[in-house]
Amino acid sequence: MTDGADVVPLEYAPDDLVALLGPDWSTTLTNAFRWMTLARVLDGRMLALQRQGRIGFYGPATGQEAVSVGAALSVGPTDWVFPGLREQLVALARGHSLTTYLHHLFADDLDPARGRQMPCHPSAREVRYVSMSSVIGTQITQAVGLAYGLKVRHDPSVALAFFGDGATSANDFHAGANLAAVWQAPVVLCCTNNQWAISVPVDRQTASATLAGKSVAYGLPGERVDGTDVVAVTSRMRAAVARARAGEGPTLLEFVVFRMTPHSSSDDPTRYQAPDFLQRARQRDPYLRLELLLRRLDLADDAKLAAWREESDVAVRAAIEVAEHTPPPSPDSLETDVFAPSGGPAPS
Ligand SMILES: Cc1ncc(C[n+]2csc(CCOP(=O)(O)OP(=O)(O)O)c2C)c(N)n1
Ligand SMILES: [Mg+2]
Repeated sequence: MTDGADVVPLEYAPDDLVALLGPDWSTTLTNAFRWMTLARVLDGRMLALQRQGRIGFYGPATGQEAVSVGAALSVGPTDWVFPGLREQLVALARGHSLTTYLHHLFADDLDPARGRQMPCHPSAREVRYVSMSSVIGTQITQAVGLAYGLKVRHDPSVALAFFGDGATSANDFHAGANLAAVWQAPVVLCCTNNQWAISVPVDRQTASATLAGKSVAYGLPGERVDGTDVVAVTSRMRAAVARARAGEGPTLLEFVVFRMTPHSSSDDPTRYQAPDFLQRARQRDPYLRLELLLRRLDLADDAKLAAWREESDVAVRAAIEVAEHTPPPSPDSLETDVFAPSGGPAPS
């Protein structure tokens, strides 16, 4: 918890919040905070488990949680999510089981991917959270293709594609943004600019003043959003989703955030990052900014914050306990889910 000394506060009054988030704004913000608490607890525990050799790999999302939770609070149950490395909170906040996610991280017999996917690359069919490829940018063209299919079928669902600043240098970003606009596909291109592609800073990635500005060349609306402000994220995400659903085409949203952790459990940023980056990041920590807002609006106090923290600690501990005691996939499962039975039903 913060004493608030250095954190840049979110300056919203109740009237602003009604206008930006609707009449349920207090429930929305409280839910957002509880999900962000879960994400913080998860990141801390999973990085520790990886260091202890209990899970293989982890990609933390500390500093980026407002983007994921804002997205989860902006879509409906039939919408599709094509994530990058750090959007697991979107799946969890849309109803994916925490225990199933832990089964995936432990790559055990109840992992939906049965240990065949890289850890921290979950898929969650029931919430339309599509398995991610580690190959940067591929999810962008997949999301656009699926969105075009939705349009052809007159299905009112939309797709969200998440990718990083580094992914805007990949060919798939060009192909995806270009065809999204040409086809007027119902997709929101969500670029989480955490200012780093592993060790490469964003100013060595592009000469563009902003990543949102790239939308001009492709002919779609683009907007730069403070990704550490959950209110801004949610309201801009909802507007872009509504545009897509209304048949008004794609939007590129650039969410500016700070990557507050190593790139992954395999990285050491002290070798390339100046220490003042983390100092600046802490001032715009999305979790602490929301905590301050909730306190100011009398939606949270020390006791509530401690209870929410405890609720997440208990849930994460219980899920680890179950997953760690589940056996690895049996050798018999080697071909399960790999081949469609000939003449069998098509996957839904
Ligand atoms: C096509 C491709 N090139 C390089 C890599 C190695 N790689 C893995 S993550 C990463 C950086 C991605 O940065 P960004 O898109 O900004 O996402 P972030 O990790 O910051 O969320 C790179 C270069 C890869 N996985 N795929
Ligand atoms: Mg990045």
